[in-house]
Amino acid sequence: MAFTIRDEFVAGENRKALDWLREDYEHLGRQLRRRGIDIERLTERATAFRVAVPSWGVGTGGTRFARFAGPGEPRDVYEKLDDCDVINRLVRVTPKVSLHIPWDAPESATELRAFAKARGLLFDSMNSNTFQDQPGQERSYKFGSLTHTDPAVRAQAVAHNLECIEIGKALGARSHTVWIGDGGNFPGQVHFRRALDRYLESLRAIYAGLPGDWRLFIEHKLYEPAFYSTVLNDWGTSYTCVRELGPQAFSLVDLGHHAPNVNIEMIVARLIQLGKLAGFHFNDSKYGDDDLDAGSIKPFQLFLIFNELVDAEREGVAGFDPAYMLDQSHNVTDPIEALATSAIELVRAYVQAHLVDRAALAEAQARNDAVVALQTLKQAFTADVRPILAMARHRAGGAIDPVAVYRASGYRARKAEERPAAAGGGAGIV
Ligand code: LRH
Ligand code: MN
Repeated sequence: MAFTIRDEFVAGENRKALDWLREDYEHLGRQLRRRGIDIERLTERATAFRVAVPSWGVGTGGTRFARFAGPGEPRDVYEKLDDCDVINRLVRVTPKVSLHIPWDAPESATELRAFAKARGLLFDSMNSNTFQDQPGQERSYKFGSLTHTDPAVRAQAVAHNLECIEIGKALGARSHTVWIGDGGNFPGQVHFRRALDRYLESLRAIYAGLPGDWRLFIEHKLYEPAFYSTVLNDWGTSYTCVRELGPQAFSLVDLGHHAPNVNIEMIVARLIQLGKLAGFHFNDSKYGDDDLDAGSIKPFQLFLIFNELVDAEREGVAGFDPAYMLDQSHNVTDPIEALATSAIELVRAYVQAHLVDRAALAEAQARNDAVVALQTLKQAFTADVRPILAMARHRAGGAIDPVAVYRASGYRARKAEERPAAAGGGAGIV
């Protein structure tokens, strides 16, 4: 039986921290009560928060230069699920896993679904892959996939996406995410208008294969792997496409897929207002699509994004049902620690956004009082809500201090024994 972190072990470790947590929780409760806020409401929100983890995030990530594999790497989708299970045992907000096909293509979907269920895990959005050529693949995606000039390559890419949906149906998933790297490296290489026409033609074929209760997410990206033009490069083009496709198509926002300094929280507000926000691939970045840990570089931006989401949630905006997923690459850290702490950063931003005094903000906005408007947001962003986050984890059976409990468990060292390293480091994102 593969080693895992048992709930009793987590409870044992929590006992060492419970007294100070209760003390801090009561103190924060008194502070919030003075502002007419019931801390228990916020703790309920923290407990109910959910974000999916990417199966491809539990292995060590890399760049085009190199990938330095860590000890005890998961070698197949089952070991990836074991690691996702551990993340959820620690933070209790990540019971869903987003798979990538063919990296995670199961021999038996029924078996994989049962394996996941036994660990309290479900499957979130499926992800297709027409940005790499697989061994034995008939036609190459070197010059594109869904937008390739050769209809046979487009048909191959459409068929792959329909196959992903079939696997997803067997696993109980309810959405499919399409990201393609199609584009050009030089001026003149790609006809901008015809490429978009081909993209829409291919998406219509995928959309036609979508079960009635599924959603199709399309993911825009400014650049990489194409370095001059990318067919689906921004949210406006994405919105135009999903509106064209129909009511089951939505625009997914990967935070790293925008030029530096783009106002992503405003893009989020737009897509909410237009009823086409699919959800997110949360991560952070300093320059390009760095896939760094959520909230690690621009925590205020993450808070401002959740401020828009909570504003819509509290207003009860029609059809507002965003899917939250992490999409990160862990090149120098333990992926389990990185995904656990990143999930916590999302809950933090979500709870802080619920601390915004929306009546005061609306009044300040109405009288164009920029100072008070910003102060109202900053008051929430600077609130130390750690006792709420830890109490929510503790009450749900998770760890008060996930990284400390994880390290005390010796999980990684045990996995290094159980999972002898596969030869060769190589390069590339996974
Ligand atoms: C593209 C992307 C996409 C995934 C891939 C692993 O940059 O964000 O969401 O398919 O990363
Ligand atoms: Mn992504």
